[in-house]
Amino acid sequence: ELQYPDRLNCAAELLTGQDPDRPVFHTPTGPSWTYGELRARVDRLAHILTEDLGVVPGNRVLLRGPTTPWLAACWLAVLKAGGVAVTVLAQQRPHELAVICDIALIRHALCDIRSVDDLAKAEIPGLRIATYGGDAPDDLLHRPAPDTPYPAVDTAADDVALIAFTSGTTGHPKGCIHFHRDVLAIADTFSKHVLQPQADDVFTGSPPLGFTFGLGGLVVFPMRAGASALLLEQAHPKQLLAAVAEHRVSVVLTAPTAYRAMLDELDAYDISSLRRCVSAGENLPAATWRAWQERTGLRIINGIGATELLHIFISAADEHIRPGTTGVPVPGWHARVQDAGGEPVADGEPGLLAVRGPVGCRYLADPRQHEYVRGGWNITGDTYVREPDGYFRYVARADDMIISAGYNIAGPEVEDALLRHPDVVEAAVVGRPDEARGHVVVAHVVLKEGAVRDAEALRGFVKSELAPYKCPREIVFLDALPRTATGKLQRFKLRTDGDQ
Ligand code: 3SK
Repeated sequence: ELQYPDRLNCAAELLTGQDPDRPVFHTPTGPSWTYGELRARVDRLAHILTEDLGVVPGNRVLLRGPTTPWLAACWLAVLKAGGVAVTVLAQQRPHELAVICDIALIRHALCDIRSVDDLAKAEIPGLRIATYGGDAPDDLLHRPAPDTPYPAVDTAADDVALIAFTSGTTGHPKGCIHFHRDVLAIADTFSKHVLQPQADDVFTGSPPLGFTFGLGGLVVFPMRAGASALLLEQAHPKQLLAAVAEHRVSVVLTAPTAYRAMLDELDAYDISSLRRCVSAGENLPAATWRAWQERTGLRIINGIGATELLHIFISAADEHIRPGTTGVPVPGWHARVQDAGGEPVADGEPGLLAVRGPVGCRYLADPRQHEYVRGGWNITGDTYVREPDGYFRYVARADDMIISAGYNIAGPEVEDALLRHPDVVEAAVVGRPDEARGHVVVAHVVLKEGAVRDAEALRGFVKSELAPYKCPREIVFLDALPRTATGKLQRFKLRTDGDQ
């Protein structure tokens, strides 16, 4: 069990005790920041927040901008000043920003000058926007402020530190409330026990700080370990590989599709500095895991996390990895598979994944709370199988099972088979209503550049890999799959025209 003092300010905790001369953040172009510099800049910002902008403990502060050290510093300053950080994604449009500010009652925003247009356009009543990174005299970074240490606000361990918004894969935003102790708990569970970072590790990755996958992996985990992170504003697969090669990155965090895309580019980069690769955000197909291991010798650490639970709660590393499974509950977490009534199902049988641990789901003013938390368990919305020795194997999102002529077909299993074909880059499988069979399997496929769109050949390939009833009736070729701003597949968009 994790034990934290009753009074705890997680930002102060993350900023205390590290060697001030060690690096904490790097960027591809600018100079690195040391822990000492970060501390001083956070303290200046916290002075400005409280003494100039009028932020008081408990105020919710919207943060918006590309992934930079200044965004991380603003996040730490808000928390150190007792505020509540609401970090949004750069891709979010005025309407979405207005909805978030409305749900979370936000009156203050700190915004990178490059991301301010959409926020200004949202015309949010009463919102005071302060920008950083520009030339104006009232830019946050130019305002006069004391150069003295800022005494952290004496928050309780279970005071709210952040509200993370998720629209899941269906589009209706929900704010997830997380406490100061939760921020440390994700570092003291998944990071400490599975990732096991060292002080000389250099982290990088693609998830933005507005997605808790990125916040944990690029700020909280490295800082808790006294390590450093390379923050990338652009982190497409080639940029990730170039960054790893140039900055001798040792820990990379990204999504399964990025690992797959990086496979095609590997020859051009020296990635020998990598020792840890983390995949989350979506299920990692076994085909991708194997291909990555064959080409790099590295065993990807797969994990399932959720904004509701802040970070990863099932995973495995090193010799404990079993390809094709997500892993086992991270120390401190418990997981089981249950039926719709909340009764555990037998090992080997599919059911709903239920987890509980040091972080729980607390939606802000949203009745869906009662769907997510049932009987003390968090119901993630994923269908899983628990193997007899305790490994958890992903089957599908609970609403992504396809029932065709009485057979239960898990879309991801068919996707995994398609991904074993050398021409397939991405695949998404959904069910389409059918009078005779209830539903039929339809695959949406993105091919490698230049590959021939031969649906019959692909169907033949799947038939050689899986039982024929799982073979897609139809294959639709696309240039890209629809995804959320955090990279999650939006299956509902593939289910138009009557698809399930
Ligand atoms: O939503 C997710 O998939 C996720 C994965 C890892 C860590 C955090 C999150 C929210």
